[in-house]
Amino acid sequence: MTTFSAISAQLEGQAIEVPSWAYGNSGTRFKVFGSAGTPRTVEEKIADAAQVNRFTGLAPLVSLHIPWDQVDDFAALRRYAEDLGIGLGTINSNTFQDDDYKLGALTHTDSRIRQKAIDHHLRCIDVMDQTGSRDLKIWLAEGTNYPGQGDMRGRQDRLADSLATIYAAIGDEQRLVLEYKFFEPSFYHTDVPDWGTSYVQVAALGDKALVCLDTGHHAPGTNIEFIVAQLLRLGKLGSFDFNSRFYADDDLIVGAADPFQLFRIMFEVIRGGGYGPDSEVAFMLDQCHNIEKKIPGQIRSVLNVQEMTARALLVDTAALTKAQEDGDVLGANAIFMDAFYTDVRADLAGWREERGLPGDPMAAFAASGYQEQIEADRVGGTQASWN
Ligand code: AFD
Ligand code: MN
Repeated sequence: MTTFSAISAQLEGQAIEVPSWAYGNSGTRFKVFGSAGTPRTVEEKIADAAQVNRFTGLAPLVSLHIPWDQVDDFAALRRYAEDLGIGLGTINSNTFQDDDYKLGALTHTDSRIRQKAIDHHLRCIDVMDQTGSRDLKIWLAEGTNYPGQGDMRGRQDRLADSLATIYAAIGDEQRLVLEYKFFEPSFYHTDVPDWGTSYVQVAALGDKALVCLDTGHHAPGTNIEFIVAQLLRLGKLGSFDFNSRFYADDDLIVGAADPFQLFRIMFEVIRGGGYGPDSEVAFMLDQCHNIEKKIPGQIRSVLNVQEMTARALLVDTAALTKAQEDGDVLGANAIFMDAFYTDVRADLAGWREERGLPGDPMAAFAASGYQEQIEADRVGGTQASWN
């Protein structure tokens, strides 16, 4: 089996984007729980996000959500983030919280509402021009709750037309990533429910349009790593939204529910050329820590990705390929599992310390006093949430 020292250089430069909304209050549709120290401003969210990168070196970008993170001067916000050692990443649009969009936005039968949703995305592109962001991420909460409610085919046609208008405004160095989700908030059909629909829609747009794969957006039992392999083979895997689930779109800490699945996903990412300095694939968290403290929840998440990446890099691919070609079923599986079963935590701790990072980022953050400080300082104001 490959040794940690043989793969440690490949861990350099791993970057996992953190979402601004993970630092605000969140919860389920039944209750949003507030917690002490929660940011009141976009700047405070960015300050918290910067802690994840400070203790792990894994999170150099924070993703914004518009209008949740709307400010008067995005160029100034970019400088604020850069002064804290991080940058502004993916810009997430939001056509799921305006009353006009109750029956659809980019798919709506009313051209006035479609135009309103398109204009929102054009404003997001303006933000990208100021923040230096590469990706415009579109997740559409569009669909229907009852058979007959909407013309599913007509909605696809209107979606294609709306996306084409948005895509035409994307800059040469920018991309559009279209995220799919199998259900919620619609329950009978969702207009972008699966990777195939996202693929068909982005393939019609052009090279700067790709698929965003949210690991929590699949029916139970879906082989997500197969989708990863397929989209990489098609050259259309734009980004990940990492999280984990037990039942639906739980948005839990990635790897917490099923570390083996995260390992298998990272193996296919590596096998398919989606990992490393030459890869254009964006790795982002999309999680909402609604009962645990937020910053350590994010630190735990990026460490889980790093750990499963290291284990996936340990797979002896030469021996695996030979076993596969020989039809050695148990031998091939054993080679695969050997890497997964390898505990790399001590090796990773040493690797971090060699680079001036704390060997145990969770313990280092807990000892830093940052959490206590923000809980003492952030009194008053309106805590950030999903708005
Ligand atoms: C919700 C959606 C989707 C999206 C995220 C940010 O389910 O995952 O990426 O909000 O807009 O979690
Ligand atoms: Mn997502």
